[in-house]
Amino acid sequence: MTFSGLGRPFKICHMTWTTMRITGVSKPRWRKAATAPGCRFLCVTPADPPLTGERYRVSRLPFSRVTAQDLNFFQQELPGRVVTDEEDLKSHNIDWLRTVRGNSKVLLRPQNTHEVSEILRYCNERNLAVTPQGGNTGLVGGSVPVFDEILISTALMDQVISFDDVSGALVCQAGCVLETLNQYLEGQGYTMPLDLGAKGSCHIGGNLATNAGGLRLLRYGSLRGTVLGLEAVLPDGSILNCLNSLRKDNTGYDLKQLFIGSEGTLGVITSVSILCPRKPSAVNVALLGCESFDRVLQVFTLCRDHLGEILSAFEFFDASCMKLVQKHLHLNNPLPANAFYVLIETSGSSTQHDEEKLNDFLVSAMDAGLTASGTVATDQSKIKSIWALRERITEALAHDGYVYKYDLSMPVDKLYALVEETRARLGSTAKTVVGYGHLGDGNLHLNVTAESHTDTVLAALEPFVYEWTAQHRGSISAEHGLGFKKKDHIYYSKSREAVQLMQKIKYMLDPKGIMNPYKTIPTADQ
Ligand code: FAD
Ligand code: 2HG
Ligand code: ZN
Repeated sequence: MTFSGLGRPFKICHMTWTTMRITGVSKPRWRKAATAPGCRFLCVTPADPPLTGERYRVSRLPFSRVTAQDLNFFQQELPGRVVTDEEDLKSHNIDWLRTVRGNSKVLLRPQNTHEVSEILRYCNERNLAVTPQGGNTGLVGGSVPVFDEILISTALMDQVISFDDVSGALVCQAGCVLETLNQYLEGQGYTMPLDLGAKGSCHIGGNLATNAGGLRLLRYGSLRGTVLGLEAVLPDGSILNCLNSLRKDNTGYDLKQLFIGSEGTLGVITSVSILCPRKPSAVNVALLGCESFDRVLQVFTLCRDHLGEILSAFEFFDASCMKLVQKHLHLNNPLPANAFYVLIETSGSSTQHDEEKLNDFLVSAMDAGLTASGTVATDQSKIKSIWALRERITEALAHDGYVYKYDLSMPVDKLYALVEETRARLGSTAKTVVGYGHLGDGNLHLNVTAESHTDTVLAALEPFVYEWTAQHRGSISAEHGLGFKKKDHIYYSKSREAVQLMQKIKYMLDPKGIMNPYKTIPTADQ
């Protein structure tokens, strides 16, 4: 039949392909909650989660409590930018997933590095614990306080400092929203080297603090490679300026790497320097249906052979994910029902060249019987609506119930076996068990939904999922970090010696432990 998804019609033998229907789905943006003014995020459940300290039976460490005198100091330093109203604080005390809840009484909104430095110097002297917060889209409970830690928001630190349109080096404050940065760069023919479903809310500082992976990692690599420099304020208020824009700099230890992925436990990242690639002029997206995970793997191998340097994303999701985005977000599946879906993106500089390569790949995939149906998009709105099917799975899951979330990396051929075993193990205890993720990076997102949080479901999942992952030499956190929820499981992926060294580094930089306590690494005496 004739296939018209690409610019020039071409012949595809044997297979029935459906053409894309445009649904005009926009990128996810978190709705304001009707009941919580100031909340920027999706709030689907009216009931607040229990306090973290109670649900997880954690004891508060002996930090000082905020006094009227402390508030006076903060008001003097940040006039009009000290939030103490309980209703305004609510959305900052609860995580995006609505699974953890702290009880902070104050949120500070500094505008520059000097102010962050003054806040931390004071808090350190007073032994007041703090939690840095960017867009509060983190998925491991790292971005909200566990008890009454002071919140330091980067929301007002949202200025671009410089952009070099020859080298592509962008220098900006930590509170710039990822999507806003991308729009800024696109106007100059560049793009951000990372992209994720939370782009409309997450901050670049939060992205560095979590070493976020996302949808472009296959192409542009980890943030650890694209970040050129950063500035951070240490717990004692001193400012560490590593804000280079150099591609090459082998002078001593690479200190910025300590802060990338440190989840707010070593200091507050205040500015970032990042190397941005040119915006690709030709982008194509294909959505293919596959009847088994084995076929998905074969498509991946074939895809790398055919598309090589222009391949920019290879994502997969199962039929249960598709059902969730259809049910909860009313997205349209342009294909007949399949067991698995593969989203392939190519990005390059020549439309004709890229389309030819994609055509060749698709014909080979179909000739080999690897895919039963598919659709291709080259124009922006179709590309967006195909991407929405993959990007908005997290949002659809949040509508389905309480979400148990696992973010694992392991050899790709093992990825889906864990989903199947988990499904069989949980039976009807779970509402839905889904598997999806960045297959090109060996990263599985295993998610389980249930009516509510119960110890029974949790006991069926943990330590089973972590043991399974460790047995296959995987990582129990591929890209979301450890935060509050996963920190005690670090030993499944790191040796005792490695954790001890982390604890020493933490103690050296933050002897009082005021920076984001109860998060990321177990405390030294555990
Ligand atoms: P927050 O959630 O506010 O904070 C995250 C952690 O970083 C916390 O520990 C916080 O204390 C610390 N922190 C924040 N800012 C600073 C700072 N300036 N200095 C020091 N510490 C700081 N993650 C991925 O890796 N890949 C994905 O594809 C992906 N997709 C997502 C899709 C959705 C729909 C959602 C809701 C989340 C997704 N995430 C993903 C998780 C999350 O968006 C990322 O971890 C993101 O990088 C967090 O940024 P943020 O600004 O929201 O940080
Ligand atoms: C994604 O890849 C994010 O969409 C979120 O990392 C994954 O919700 C998840 O489990
Ligand atoms: Zn992911």
